[in-house]
Amino acid sequence: MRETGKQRIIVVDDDRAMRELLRRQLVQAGYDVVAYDDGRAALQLIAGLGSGIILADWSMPGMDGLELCRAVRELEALQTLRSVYFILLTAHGSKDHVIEGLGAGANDYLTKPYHSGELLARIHVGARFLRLQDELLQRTLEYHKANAQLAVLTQKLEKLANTDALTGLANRRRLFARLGETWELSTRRNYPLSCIMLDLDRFKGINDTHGHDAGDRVLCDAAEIVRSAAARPELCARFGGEEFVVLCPGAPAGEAVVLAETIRQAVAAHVAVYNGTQVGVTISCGVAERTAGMADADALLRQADTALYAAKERGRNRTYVLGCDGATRAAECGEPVGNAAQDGAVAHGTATHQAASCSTRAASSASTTPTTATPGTFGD
Ligand code: GH3
Ligand code: MG
Ligand code: MG
Repeated sequence: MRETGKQRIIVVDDDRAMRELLRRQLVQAGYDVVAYDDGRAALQLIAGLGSGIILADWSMPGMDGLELCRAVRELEALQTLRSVYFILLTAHGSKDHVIEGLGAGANDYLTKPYHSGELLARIHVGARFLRLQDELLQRTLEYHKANAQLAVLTQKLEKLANTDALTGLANRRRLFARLGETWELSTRRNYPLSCIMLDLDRFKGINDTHGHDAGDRVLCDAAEIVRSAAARPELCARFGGEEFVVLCPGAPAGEAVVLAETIRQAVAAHVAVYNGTQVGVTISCGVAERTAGMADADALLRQADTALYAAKERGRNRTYVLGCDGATRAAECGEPVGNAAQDGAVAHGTATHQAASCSTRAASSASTTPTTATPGTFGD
């Protein structure tokens, strides 16, 4: 179809009189006609247009109608051409010729001498065919576009459904999904699986003293430290309020304790700045490892929580681990850096306190301290 709205028809016939007759009749019927005496020139034009109706004579010097038809179909197969309606108009009237012509890819076949009314009716069929094909193509494109948009939206929605809005860490929903996966692999392959549960110390005091927004800032900074320190950030989650969980697939409790201590020390050393006020916080960590007798993944979380409770009970800002015997004990990988004065929420009012970037600090701690040796079969 041309911009004028008229359907273009390419007439190809080496007989000048026939060409002119066809041109006149088709122009009169409202079509936009281009006429050639050779198949090659017609092929060049149709390749440029991408689509249209070709009305071609069979016998021509150079590229004949049949060769032209085959060449057009080859270009269509290569998707160089969109869609061509091809009518062979020839003196070859035998059934064998009709079969050969249609076999070469012609849509229709008319014998000379032709009936002008029939020719126009058949051209009309071709124009409708192309219009419907164009509509189909348009709808297919729209469908693909909508599908792509839907895929992007679904991805966004999935991310939203799995992400904690405040900290950007995985949320509880995602945590339990990951926990189920890691638990299943760990029990099936008998790999170690440890879990760290950590909780900000006396966080309520920060909210009370500095306001909820300052509390949010502290929470986000702590989350960033957790994320940066963990070997695989997708295994960190906000469990609720001011409580986080880090899953350590492939790591025995000892390795998880090292990671917990790395995080604990980085949090203790970090100072969040809110409205010019420096606010520090400490965390307590509980570590547990899956044991053969453990009923399910929830039991692992419960044991980490028990160890966390012990860390809180014994003064906070420390890591406790639940042993195979079910007894909690202080982590053996170094003394907590905190002391009584630092225990819990600490407000730093002086500007001399250096506020290093959490991610830098945590990343450097993580790089000097081996964390989880994760077998490749775990996780994504
Ligand atoms: P502990 O050392 O025993 O954990 O003491 P805590 O004060 O940290 O614990 P508690 O459970 O008494 O208080 C937790 C506080 O965390 C209370 C709640 O308002 C606050 N909190 C929970 N979620 C958010 C949050 O998204 N933003 C802020 N700013 N505060 C929160
Ligand atoms: Mg707390
Ligand atoms: Mg809590």
